[in-house]
Amino acid sequence: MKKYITTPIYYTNGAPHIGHAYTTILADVFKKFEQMKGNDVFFSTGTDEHGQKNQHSCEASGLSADEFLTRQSQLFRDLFDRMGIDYDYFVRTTSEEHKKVVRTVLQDLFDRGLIIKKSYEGLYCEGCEQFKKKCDLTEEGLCPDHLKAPKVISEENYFFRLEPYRQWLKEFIALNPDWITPTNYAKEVLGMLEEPLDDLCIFRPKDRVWLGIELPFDKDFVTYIWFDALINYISTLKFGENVEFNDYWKSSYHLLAKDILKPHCIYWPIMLKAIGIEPVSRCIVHGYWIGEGGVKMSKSLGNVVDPNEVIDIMGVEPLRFYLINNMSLSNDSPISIALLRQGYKLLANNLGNLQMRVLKMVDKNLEGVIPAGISLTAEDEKLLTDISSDFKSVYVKDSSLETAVDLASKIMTACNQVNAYFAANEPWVLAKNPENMDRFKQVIYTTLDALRLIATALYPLMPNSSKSILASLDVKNEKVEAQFEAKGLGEGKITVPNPLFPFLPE
Ligand code: ME8
Repeated sequence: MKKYITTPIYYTNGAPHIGHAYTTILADVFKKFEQMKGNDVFFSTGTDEHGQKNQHSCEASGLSADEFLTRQSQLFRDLFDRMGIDYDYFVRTTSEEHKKVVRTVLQDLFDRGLIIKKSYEGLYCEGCEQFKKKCDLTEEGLCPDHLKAPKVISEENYFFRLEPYRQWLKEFIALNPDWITPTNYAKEVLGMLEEPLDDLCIFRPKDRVWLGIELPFDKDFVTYIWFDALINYISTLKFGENVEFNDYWKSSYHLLAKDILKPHCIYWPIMLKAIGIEPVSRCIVHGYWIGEGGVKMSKSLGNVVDPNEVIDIMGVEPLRFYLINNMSLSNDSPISIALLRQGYKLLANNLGNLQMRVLKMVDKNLEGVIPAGISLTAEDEKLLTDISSDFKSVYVKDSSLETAVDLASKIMTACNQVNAYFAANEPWVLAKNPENMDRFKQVIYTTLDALRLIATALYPLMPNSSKSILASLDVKNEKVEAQFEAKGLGEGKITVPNPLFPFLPE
C-alpha cells in the first residue's frame, strides 16, 4: 500500500533546532516502521523560503536572496542527512516546480471568483506571519508565541473566504474523530470553528514583502506565505501531472506541532476543498519541546537546543531514541543537554550492557556458538512469547502509523523484562558448574533471542544499532523486516562488537 508522510517545511530564517529535528525524525521513524510492514512510503520535507521573516534575515545577512536561502536550506538538509533521515523529496518553495503549482492554483481560484479584492485593517504578527484577533493575544496585547506586539496594518488586498466552508469542516471533523490526533487538538480546532471565520488575506503588497511568489493576475502582490507553503504538500506529489497522486493522497499524513494547527486544520482543508481535493487523511500533532525558561523553544526566543551539538556529544541514534521516547504527543516535554545525557545512560544501562554481558558470556563459555535448537522451560518460553506478542501488536500489517510512537517505551519495557530475567537466573553462576550447563544454555538462548526481538523492533528508531545488534547475533537480514516469532534465532556464531553506547565524558 502507498503512503505519503510529510513534515512541515521549515523557515530558513535561522539554523534548525531540536524541534525541527524531532518532527523530521518522527516522520523518518514512521517511514521505516511502515516499510517494515511492507508499505511503500513517500516522505517529503523541506524549507519554506518566502515571506517577511525570511526576508528580514536575508536582508540582515547582506547576501542575495538566492545565496542566503540556499545556504540556510542547506543547513536543514545537512542536519537531516547527518541524522540518517531517509526523505524522498526535499521541497524548496523557491523552486520553479513548486511556484508553478502555486500559480496554477491561484489562477484557477481567481478565475472561479473565489478570490476577492477589498480594503482591510488588522493586527499582524510577523513571527507567525498571520493576522491576529485581539482575543488571540495575551492580556498585554502580545502574540503568545513570540511575545511581541503585532503591528497595525491597513491595506487593500485580496482575500479568500473561509466562512462558507466552516459548517462543512465542523461536520467533517465530527464525522472523522481520528482526522486530527491526539484528540485534544481536534477539540481545540473545533473550538476555533465555533466563531465565524475571517476572510483570509492571501497576498502581500510587494512594497512590504518582496520575497514571495508573484501573483499571476496582479504584479504588485506576492502570495501570502501560508497559502504558498501549504501547497507544497501537493506540489511535491506533482499535483496535476502525476498519475499516482491519488494513490499517495489517499493515505497521507501531515506531522506538525500545535503551533501550526490553524493553518493545517482550518486553512488547508478549506483550500483543498476549493481546489477540489479531499482533505489529507490524518493530521498527527505533537506538543512543544520546552527549553530553558519553561517556554517553547524557538529561534526568535534564543533558547534552543542545537541538534548538531547533541550529535557531537552522543551520536545520532541516542538522540533519535531520546526524542521518540520522551515526547508524548498530547503534551509538551522539557529538554536540555543534561536530560539527553540521562536518556543516553538509560539506553547504555538497559540495552548496551545487556548486549555486551550476554555476548561476552557466549564468547567465554560456548566459544561463541549460539545454543540454538534446545528445549526451553515454561518461564523462558513465556518471556519470549510476551515480548514477541507485544511487538507483534505494534507491527501488525494494518496497525495505525502512530503506534510507532510507543515503540521506544515498548523496547524499554522489554529490556527491563530481559534484564530482570537475566539477573534472576544468574547465568554467570550457572557457568561455573558443568552440571548446570543445560540450564546455562537455556538462559543464554532465551536472552539472545529476546535481544534479537528487541533489535528488530528497534530498527525504525535506531537503524544502525539495530543492524549492528542483529549482526552480533549472526542474523543475516539484508533488509530488516517485521519478524517477531519467538525462538526465531537459529544456529550461528556471535561476535563481541565494540560497545554501542560507550561511556560519555562529562
Ligand atoms: O511554522 N517543539 O516553520 P517553523 C516541537 N514554515 N516542535 C517544534 C518546536 C518545538 N519547540 N519548534 C519547531 C513553520 N518545531 C512553517 C510551516 S508548513 C506548510 C509551514 C517544529 O520553522 C514543529 O514541527 O516555525 C513545528 O510545527 C515546526 O517545527 C515549525 O517550524
